[in-house]
Amino acid sequence: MGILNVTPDSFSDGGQFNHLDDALKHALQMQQQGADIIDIGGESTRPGARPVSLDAELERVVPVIEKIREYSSIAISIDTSKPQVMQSAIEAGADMVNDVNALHAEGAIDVCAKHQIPVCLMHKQGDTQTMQVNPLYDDIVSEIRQYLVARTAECIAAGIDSKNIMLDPGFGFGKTLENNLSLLKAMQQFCNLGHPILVGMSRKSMFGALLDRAVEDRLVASTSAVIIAYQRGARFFRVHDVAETCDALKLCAAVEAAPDLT
Ligand code: 7PM
Repeated sequence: MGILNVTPDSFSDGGQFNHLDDALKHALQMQQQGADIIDIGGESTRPGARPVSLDAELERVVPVIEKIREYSSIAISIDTSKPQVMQSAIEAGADMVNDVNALHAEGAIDVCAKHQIPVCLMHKQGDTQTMQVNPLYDDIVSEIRQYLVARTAECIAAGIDSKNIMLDPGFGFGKTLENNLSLLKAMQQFCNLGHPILVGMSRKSMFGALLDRAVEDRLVASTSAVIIAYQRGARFFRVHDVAETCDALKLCAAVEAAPDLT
């Protein structure tokens, strides 16, 4: 899953056309590099981000989805917590919903149930403004596991097909470095829940904290983390660096396919 940022900055320079062309180019490039899904986000869900109005978010993401749909049939994921954005994005051609708020907004489950499309339910502790201030867990793995199990049951009870649910422990969302490392180490305990696991660690501050690396120097750590998660059972990887991640995953697949010799 390649990350396509639709930031407000890209609006302020050359206007809608440049912005749309850039987004399209980036999406097609990630597809060519091996991405199976393009995740489009209007940034309202980002930790510390100021809330974006409904109209602003719609204006940012809908034209981009329509544009990509003109040129590609790649799966499109809409990264939003707003049911109205989910609805409009689906009408514009989005195929799945990635909600860091796990469909908690009023009406969000209903939109996804009505359209019977895949959803990613992510765990976070606290709200995005304050969650990194003092994250606190007794047993992070069992708490997040229990949360995801309960949320899955609620979504199924409200009409979402079990087969359409993927789960995400939510790296960096109300987690210390130590918390994130424990989650990565325990990935197998999320992968036995009967739903595909999606992880998003790409360039995150956990690597800054561990390695003292700036955001643009976290490629090796990010890709290595994907491999660790893959070997523990995760199968969807939300990343900025699609080509490098695909190389690493192809190596994993080739090793698995190699003959066993004694
Ligand atoms: C600032 C801080 C900007 C963090 C952006 C981020 C995830 C996600 C994000 C994730 C799923 C980022 C994050 N992270 N969706 N959206 N899982 N499912 O690094 O871990 O892109 S936003």
